[in-house]
Amino acid sequence: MAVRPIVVYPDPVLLQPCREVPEITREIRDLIPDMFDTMYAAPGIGLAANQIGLDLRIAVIDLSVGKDPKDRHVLINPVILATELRFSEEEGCLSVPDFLENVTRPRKVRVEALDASGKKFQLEAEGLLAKAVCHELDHLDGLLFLNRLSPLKRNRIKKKIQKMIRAGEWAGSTR
Ligand code: GNR
Ligand code: NI
Repeated sequence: MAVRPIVVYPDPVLLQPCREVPEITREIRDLIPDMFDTMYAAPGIGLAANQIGLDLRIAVIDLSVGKDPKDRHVLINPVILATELRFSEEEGCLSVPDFLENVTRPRKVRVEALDASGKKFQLEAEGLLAKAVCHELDHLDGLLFLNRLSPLKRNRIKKKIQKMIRAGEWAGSTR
């Protein structure tokens, strides 16, 4: 178990789709506790594998941030089967630290994925959990919440980040 460094925008690993996990090997199983450790340490409610620099379709989610083992979700090769309604609420990302914006997401989502033991399961999520599922699945497709904003807002934030990078004030790539 180990906390790994979190990769931040504009690292290319965050901006390209991740590869499917072909087989749940020992390596993959060992990686999942590290993903939870890293997420809890941040702290965050979700983490995608590319946020620790790994080009793999794996996400973990725990709205309780470690307080309730029942809230732990491991999603390997997740696919969205259905979405319902939409809502907009403030959203942030560990890879775009200190920016919070309203993002419109499905209120309900049904997702199919493999769990840590390779078993297929479905998760029916609502509200914040649905938001987290969609946020993490976006990461696996190389998308950030910035991609869900209006071009005007997105460009304003990107310019601010570029300015912070030049001033040495951005989290910087920790890889
Ligand atoms: O910790 C996180 N909080 C959060 C809040 C609203 C919507 C999405 C999220 S996910 C984020 C952690 C993260 O960046 N996961 O990729
Ligand atoms: Ni994120």
